[in-house]
This record gives sequence, C-alpha cells and structure tokens, in this order.
Amino acid sequence: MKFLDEVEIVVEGGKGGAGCVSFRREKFIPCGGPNGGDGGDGGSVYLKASANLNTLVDFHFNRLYKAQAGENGKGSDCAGKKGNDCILEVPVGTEIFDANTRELMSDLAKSGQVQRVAQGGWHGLGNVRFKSSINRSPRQSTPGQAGESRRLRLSLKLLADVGLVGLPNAGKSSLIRAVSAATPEVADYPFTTLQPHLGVVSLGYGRSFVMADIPGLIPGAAEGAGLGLRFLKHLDRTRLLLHVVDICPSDGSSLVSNIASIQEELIKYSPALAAKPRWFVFNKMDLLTTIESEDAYRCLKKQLPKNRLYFEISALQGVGAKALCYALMDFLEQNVCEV
Ligand SMILES: Nc1nc2c(ncn2[C@@H]2O[C@H](COP(=O)(O)OP(=O)(O)OP(=O)(O)O)[C@@H](O)[C@H]2O)c(=O)[nH]1
Ligand SMILES: [Mg+2]
Repeated sequence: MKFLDEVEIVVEGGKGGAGCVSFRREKFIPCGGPNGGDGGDGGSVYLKASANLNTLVDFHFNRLYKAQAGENGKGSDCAGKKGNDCILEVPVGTEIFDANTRELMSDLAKSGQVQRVAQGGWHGLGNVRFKSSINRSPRQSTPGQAGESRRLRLSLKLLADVGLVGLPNAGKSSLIRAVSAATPEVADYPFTTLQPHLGVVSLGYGRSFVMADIPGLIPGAAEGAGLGLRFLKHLDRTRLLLHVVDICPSDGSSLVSNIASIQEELIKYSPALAAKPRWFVFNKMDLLTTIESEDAYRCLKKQLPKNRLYFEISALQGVGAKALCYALMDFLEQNVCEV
C-alpha cells in the first residue's frame, strides 16, 4: 500500500433545508392557518481516528468531502429530514490543521476519537413559526444556512514506542525484520527504505510494543540532503530512540564521526527529539573479524558517554536482538508516561 503522511482536503457541511410556506386547506375547515414546517439541519463532517489505517493515501484521490444537505420543510407541519453526516476515517496519530490559518484544530491520538471539522448549516424556519395574533396568515419563511466550509491539512505522525534512526545501510530494516513481522525491503544500497514501517514486537502475553523504521539520515539532511528530515516527525511520539550504527562501514568512514553526524541532524530537527532517551545499537558484530575493525570499535566504545546504554547485535543473524527487545520492553514498562 502506498504511504502518504501529508494531504490537503476541503470539507463542507451540508446546507440547511429551507422552511416551507403552506396553509391548511381542508374541506369544511375554512382559514385553517399556516402549517409550513422547518427545514432539516445540514449534516456535518467529522474525522474519526481508526486503528485499522496507517496512511492518508485514500485522501489523495478525492479532495472534496461534503455532508448531505437537509431536506426542505413541507406542508402539514412536516419538518425536513436532517442531512446525513459525513464521517471520514483517518489513521490514529493524524493532526488536523486549518490550512488557511495554520492553526492546529485537533490531534487524533486515540483510536475512536472524533472531531467535527465542518458544521452543517442551520435549518430554515417554516411559516408556522411566524404566526401571531396580528399576523394569522404569515407568508414568511427563512432559507437554510450554508454549511461551514474549510480547507484542512492532515498530517500523520505515526504512533510507535521505539524509533530507529541511523545512517543508510546501518541495518535498521534488518533489525525490525528480525524482531517483528514487518517486512521492509533490505538491500546493500543506501535509501532502500523510502517510507516508514511499523512492526509489533511481541514478547509474550500482554508484552508487546511498536517499533518504527524510517528512511536513513545523512549529514546535511537538515538542508535537504537525501530524503531530508521529513520522516523524523514520525519519531516525535516515540518514547525511546535506537541509534543503529554499522560498526564496519563499507566506505571505511569513521565510526565516531558517523555517530556525531546523526546526533547533529537530530538536534537540528528538534532538540526535544534529540533529548529523548537514546540507546546505541552496534550492528553487524559478525563482521568484526579484522584487527583494524576491532581497533576502531574498541576506540569508539572508549569515547562513548558513560551513561549511554549500548547493545551489540547482528541483525542479519538475529544475535543479540532478543536481549535488546527485552531491555526495551522493561524500559517501556517502567516509563509508562504518555508522550
Ligand atoms: N553482515 C551483516 N550484514 C548486515 C547486518 N544487518 C544488515 N546487514 C546488511 O546491511 C545492508 C543494509 O541493511 P538494511 O537493513 O537495508 O539497512 P537500513 O539501515 O534499513 O538501510 P536504509 O533503508 O537504506 O536506510 C543489507 O545488505 C543487509 O543484509 C548484520 O548484522 N550483519
Ligand atoms: Mg531500511
């Protein structure tokens, strides 16, 4: 399925039904009086968060959503029927912005949460409403009001507990494949992953968490290099980041500067994201076979901040991945605060 996390749509509430001008006309009942009913209210447009969706791609093809108009009032004191509401399902984690004012209207962060985004028009009044002692055959009625119209920007921020960051080819997708049922493509060229993937890591009954794999970052991403920083927003709601590091980079680049470059890009994107708990995951341990690579790795470990946790794994062989997942689960259970 195609992934889309930003989209603009137009929503319109239904028009209210017009009030009716009518008089009671029956055999043997002279001057029956007014009996024109009110119109029905127009339907409203609602957005509802659904846990079954994880992309906004459905909104790509149809950009205009209208609720039904209310029916006009009828004679014999019959009010018009209310227009049907239009309920649009969006993925959990969708933020709704007014595209004109850029104001955040709502953040649908919980499954089932509903937000009205365009109010239907108010109904018109029938002539029965205007009767009085001095006007016993009123010919007035009011038209229904137009429904509210809004241009919205929907922005999806996926919900995950743990987010993976790192340079391209570090092995992020290999890790999520090793520990969950997610199947992002894995290949030995940079930017294999072009869109976020979520995977549920299940460690037994009632113990599971969601991991997010996003496209790799490269130095200069803040200035637009590679895929830029646009996918980092999907890590905003995570509780912990895993910085996946390839300890035997094929281009022979320095491990220390590779780590520093990711750190810099995170800070440039958002100091709040950079301040989240972040663990190092040193991947491709199976490639640590030459003296030079061992030396470089030993040198890196000496320079790590003392309080920073790190794990050694081989995502390809699945070695160390289970221990990492149990440590993540323990951390998430001990830090249950909402993000
Ligand atoms: N030897 C070895 N190779 C690995 C390991 N983990 C990943 N690889 C290889 O490294 C390459 C890149 O792996 P990916 O999982 O696609 O890396 P990525 O970080 O998702 O890369 P992007 O999607 O491009 O950002 C693939 O050829 C993998 O087979 C590992 O533990 N050992
Ligand atoms: Mg990948």
